[in-house]
Amino acid sequence: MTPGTPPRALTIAGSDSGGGAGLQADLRTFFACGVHGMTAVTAVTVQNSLRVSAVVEIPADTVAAQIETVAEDIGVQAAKTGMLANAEIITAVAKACDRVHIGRTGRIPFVVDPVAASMHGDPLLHKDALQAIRSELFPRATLVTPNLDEVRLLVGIDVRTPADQREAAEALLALGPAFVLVKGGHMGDDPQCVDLLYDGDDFTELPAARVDTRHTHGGGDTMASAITSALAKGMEVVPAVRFGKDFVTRSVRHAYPLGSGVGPVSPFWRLAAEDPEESGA
Ligand code: PXL
Repeated sequence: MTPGTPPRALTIAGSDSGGGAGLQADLRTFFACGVHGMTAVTAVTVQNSLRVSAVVEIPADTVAAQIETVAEDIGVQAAKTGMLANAEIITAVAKACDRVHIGRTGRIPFVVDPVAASMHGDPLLHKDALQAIRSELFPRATLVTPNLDEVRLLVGIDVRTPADQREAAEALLALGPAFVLVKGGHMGDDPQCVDLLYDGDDFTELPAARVDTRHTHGGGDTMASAITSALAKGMEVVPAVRFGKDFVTRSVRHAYPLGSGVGPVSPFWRLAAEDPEESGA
């Protein structure tokens, strides 16, 4: 019997040669969620568990062509962005997405993860490209998923309290996305890690117990990709974000050491042999 074709999701993102984050994390997550994963590669990073030592950016028209080529033939049920590198690529991505109906101007859900730097602080986006993220991608996004460093860069708010987190969500929503998810992962050392979802009417708090590990490489990418997978399957945004939060929390619990630096989270937690923490969860 020929199996049916699974939903298809597209990541517009950079390659991490160490396999921890970037499009490698996105593809792992798509496949772990039962979704066929496709890529529009924006940049090649030369990277291991310690640092990003070089970045080669892909020509903007090649990025756009990857998006259009897979959308026209294979079809895309949901898309996400990760590392976009520069303003020229961002403009090309926005135009290509419009042409194939990805984002709020079309019908295909579009998750914008405004990646600015690696967790070691290596830049993954030119500073002058922040404005292009704000003005060209945010108005097209179904959902944006900044962490607190990205919130500071995008709207200049230094989030330290739940009230700051709400203020930041409002400021980000004013830039045009349908939903904002302000990830609280870097907020103090609260034993709870509370993410805040906002759609202009309702705030939804998504708490999870903080996991004691330094191996969190690719966590943001994994969460945005799990949400994108759920959207590709036709889920609404709020349940898709709840699914993504639960998925990434389990992936962080199964993170593993790699090299001598920071190891990746593991979206293949379902494959872990009988884990007492998972059973009954
Ligand atoms: O996790 C953010 C991220 C996204 N994309 C690439 C990366 C990283 C972090 O290092 O290398 C290519």
